[in-house]
Parts: sequence; C-alpha cells; structure tokens
Amino acid sequence: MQNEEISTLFEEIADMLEIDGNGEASHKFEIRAYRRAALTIGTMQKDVAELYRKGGTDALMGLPGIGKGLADRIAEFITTGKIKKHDQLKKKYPIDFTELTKLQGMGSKRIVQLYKALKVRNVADLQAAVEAHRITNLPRFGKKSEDTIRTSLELYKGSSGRMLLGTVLPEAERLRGILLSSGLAKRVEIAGSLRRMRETIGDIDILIVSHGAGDLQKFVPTMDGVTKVIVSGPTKITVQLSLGITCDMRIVEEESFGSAMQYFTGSKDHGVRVRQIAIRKGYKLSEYGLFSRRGKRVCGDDEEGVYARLGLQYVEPEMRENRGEVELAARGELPTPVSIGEIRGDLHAHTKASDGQNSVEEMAAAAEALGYEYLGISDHSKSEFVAHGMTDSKFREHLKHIDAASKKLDKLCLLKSAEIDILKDGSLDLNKETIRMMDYTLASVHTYLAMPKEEMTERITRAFDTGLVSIWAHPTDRLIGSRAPIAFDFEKVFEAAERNGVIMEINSFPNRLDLNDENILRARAYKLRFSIDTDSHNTQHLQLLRYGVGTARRGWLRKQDVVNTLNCAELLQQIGLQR
Ligand code: DGT
Ligand code: CA
Ligand code: CA
Ligand code: ZN
Repeated sequence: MQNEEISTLFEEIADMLEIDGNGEASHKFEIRAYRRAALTIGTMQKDVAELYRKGGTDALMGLPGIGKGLADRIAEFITTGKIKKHDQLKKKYPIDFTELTKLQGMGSKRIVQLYKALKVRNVADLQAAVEAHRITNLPRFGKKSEDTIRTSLELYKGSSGRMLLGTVLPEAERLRGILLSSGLAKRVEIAGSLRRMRETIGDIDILIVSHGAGDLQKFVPTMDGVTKVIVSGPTKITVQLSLGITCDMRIVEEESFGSAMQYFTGSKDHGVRVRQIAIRKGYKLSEYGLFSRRGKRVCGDDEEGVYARLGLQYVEPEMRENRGEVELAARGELPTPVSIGEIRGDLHAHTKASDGQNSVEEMAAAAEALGYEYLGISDHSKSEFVAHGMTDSKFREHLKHIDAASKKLDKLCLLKSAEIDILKDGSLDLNKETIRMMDYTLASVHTYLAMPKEEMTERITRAFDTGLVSIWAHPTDRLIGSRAPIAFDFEKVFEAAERNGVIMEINSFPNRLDLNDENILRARAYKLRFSIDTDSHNTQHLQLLRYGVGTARRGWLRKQDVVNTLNCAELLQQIGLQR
C-alpha cells in the first residue's frame, strides 16, 4: 500500500515549499493543500492505488481535499514511482524533512535555519551538532533550544524502528487479503503486537495454514508491497515491505493453528505466564499444541480451547500483557472489555466550520452510514487561530446550523458541542452563554504545553471546576514518537474530574491514542468514565475508531465505563451540562 509514501512526499513538498516561497500568499494556499492531502491519504484506511486503478483521477478527486492537481500528482506516483515536483525541490534542499519534522519543536523553518547555519541534513547531523554544543551559540536558538532538541532526540530514538498501529494495520490487512485470494492459503490471520493493538508496531506477524508451502515461497516475493526476501523456508518467510517494516509469515499446520496463534500473539510475558500454568497443570504448551506429560496432543487447533483446557477464561488479545490478566482469568474474574459493536456514536468531530475538511451535512451522512445514533460536532474555539477557531458569535450561528441540519436527518441525531481551549489561566475560551447552548462540551489544552507540573495541574483543575466541561479531550497531549505528554499531577486532576463528572477521552487518532493504555489503567482507580472518540477532521476519519477501542480494551474498560455505548437520551441525561 503506497498511502504512507504518498503522504510523506506531500508533507515534504509542503515543507520545502514553505522555505521556497518565503510566505507568499499563493504559496500558503498550495502548502495548505499539500498538507491536507497528506493527512487525507496518510490516514485513509483504503488503498489509494487501488482506488486509482478502479476509478482513475476522478475517483481520487472524490477524496476530501483532493483537487485535479493533487489527483494528478498521486496518479504520477502510482504510475512512475515518483513525483517530479518533489525531485526538483529535493535537489535544492537535500534535507531529510520526514525524519527531522518528527522531532518535537522542529518545524520546517527551524530545520532550514539549522541547514543554512550548520549544514544539518538529518537526525544524525543534528545529534552531532547537539553533542558539539553548536546550537547554543546560534542566533535565535540558544541553550534552551539546544536542551529541547536534545530531549526530542531522546524521545525520537526511543520510538525509532517502530511504526504507528494505524499505519501498519491496514497494510497487514491488505497483505492478508492477497494471501487469502491467492488460493494458496486456507487460513491467514494477523498475530503479534498488531493483534494486541499496541500503539506502535515493530514488525507484522502473519500466520498461514497453507495448501503447500513451496507455492507460498514462490508467491510471497511477487506480492505487491514486498521489496525484499530476508528469510525463505518451508515454515517461515520474512520479507521487507515498501512501507518500511518487515513481515514475518509463519506457515503452520491446521491442528496447531490455535496454539500457534496463542504463541505468536504474545505478548512474550503473557505467553510465559500461560505456559507456567500449563506446567502446573501437568501439560506442556508450545506453538505446536497443548500436550500431556506423555506427549499426547490434548488440543491446539483453536485458541479458545487452549485457554479452556488450562482452566482459564479466554483472554482477549488486547489484554495479553501480563498485567494480572492471567491470575484473574484463573479465578474467572476477568472483565469483559468493550467491543466496537457496542459504540453508538462519536462525540468528537470537526467540520469546515473550523479545521475539518467536510461540512456538517457530509459528516452526518458518513456517521449515519456507519449506523450511528448520534454524532457530536465539536469545532475549535477562537484561540486556535491555526485551526480557524470560532468566536462566540460565530459559534452561535454554527450551533443553529447544526440544529437545522439535524432536523433534516431521519435516524442520526447531531449533538451540539465544541472543543474549547483551556486557556493559560484555566478559564475556557468561550463564554457561558454560548456554552449553555450546547448539548455537552469537550475541553483541551493546546497552548503552553511546557508549563511546569504544578501550574498545569492548577490550570486543568480550574477548568474542570467551572462545571462546564463534559469531556477532557486528548488529555495528555502527547503525540507518539514526537511530543512528550504534558506534566500534571494525576491524582489531583483525576479527583477534580471525579468531583465534576468530567469524562476522560480516549482519542482514536493513530498518533494520539490519548489516554493510552497505561493511563487508562491508572484512571480506573477513580470513579471516572470514558468516551472513545475519533477527533475526525474528515468523513474517513470516523473509521479510526477501532484504534481507540483497541486502546480502551488494552486498558480493560468495560461497556459500562464508556459513555458512548449509551443511547442518545441516556447519554444526554448523563453527560449533558449541569445547568
Ligand atoms: P513488536 O513486533 O515488537 O511490535 O512486538 P511483538 O509482540 O509482535 O513481537 P515479535 O514480533 O518479536 O514476536 C511475536 C510474538 O511471538 C510475541 O509477541 C511472542 C512470541 N515470541 C517471540 N519471541 C519469543 C520468545 O523468545 N519467547 C516467547 N515466549 N515468545 C516469543
Ligand atoms: Ca511483531
Ligand atoms: Ca515478528
Ligand atoms: Zn484538540
């Protein structure tokens, strides 16, 4: 799947145009168009190349934010493997923008300043510059900047080599589809960290029951997206993918399929715990099956059977991290995690009214097509200049528009909301009168992210104590691999949330997943509820929900912990603003 590559090239073009144009107005428009298109392609869950092959540039132009020019560029990449405009700009600026922009606080402007002053072209150059303290002495930089860059470099190295779940899962599913339709495989399933829905993925693991391994060894190298064969044997084929990650394919016997899934889903620590239980019960468990002491196969074809034979409740893949789940499963006390089918609506979505790419009506139609009962429209408030946040008076018009649009719908109910900035002093970015016209609110921190812990704690708790916050959106503000979480006192903030009935968001956007699994587990110690939202900026983003649900399941949340499993009437009764 080439979505990620195209998205990256578009981002790079935008970065380079930004330097090239010196902020000319015409350039600004073009840069914005490239960035929006990068977001659309990078987060879409379908294969853009397939869309093009089926429907040509017309089909591409049906995507949000893709006009004729951009559709041509996408087609150019799919047919030739490159984009001329990108090549030309790259000659002028031989800088690894993709890598460098992943670092916190490194926008294209700073990157270019560092390139011009110190010939920094990539992360390795930057690391060298930091070590030699050459940034401290640069005008407009200084010691503080150097320290920030050093921290960003550490964060970056901690995550390098791993890719986002939301980038890898669609590719793994595409490969699975090819294998299934090849006629060479009876069963194909995704295992490993992908099946556990970890936020980042080291490599793809796929298990295959084949009709004949020899054919697979010939077929796999011909698969679209495979660039190199690293290992090729009758039971294991490892390949490099153009996505920038490797894929382990293991060919297993049908009678071992369940135990192999159990073994290769992991996590390693969970597997170790389960095998200890097996030994205690007089069995031996391996990827080949569950065996008696005398070596007789007891079971192995299905995974549920393996857990059942060991006297354990079935443990959902997302919960297999050895965080106490095996012990609970042995006692029959494992909670049943929320499932995606139980979600009845999405409470965080943007529209063209602020920084979204689709209209209220288009978002509503997409939510209705998913079978949702409700969709909360939550555009930005005025302090978010870059996101075209709205003033109070604009908001009042916008809320009327949502009401009118909702009346025209048969099944779906549109809810009036906003993503309100929590300002530096903890006050909210809209006035009470405007807020009271809404069904519920989201509040979030978007500015002064580096505030010291105590001040930040004060700021957030003060916002909660207004009694006007229904949901705390993307609570920690971290961006995976590129921005550290904000610092706050968990206990004080969770207590303030309890006191005010503030709901914790689990933001499904692949680079956010915020709260993450660990913080959800921490929050479970308080009387808090959660909302799994997509933070959609176009109609396609509604599909991202599964990553939030996976994260919630990793945090052991049950249906009753998640407010958007309620029907619309119950929801409004429970999360509506205290008036
Ligand atoms: P990743 O790829 O880093 O995102 O994480 P995983 O969990 O997919 O790890 P991976 O691909 O190395 O291995 C897949 C699964 O295979 C892993 O979750 C558990 C199992 N496994 C791999 N190596 C070992 C091992 O040395 N011991 C045990 N018990 N299990 C292993
Ligand atoms: Ca893996
Ligand atoms: Ca692997
Ligand atoms: Zn936000």
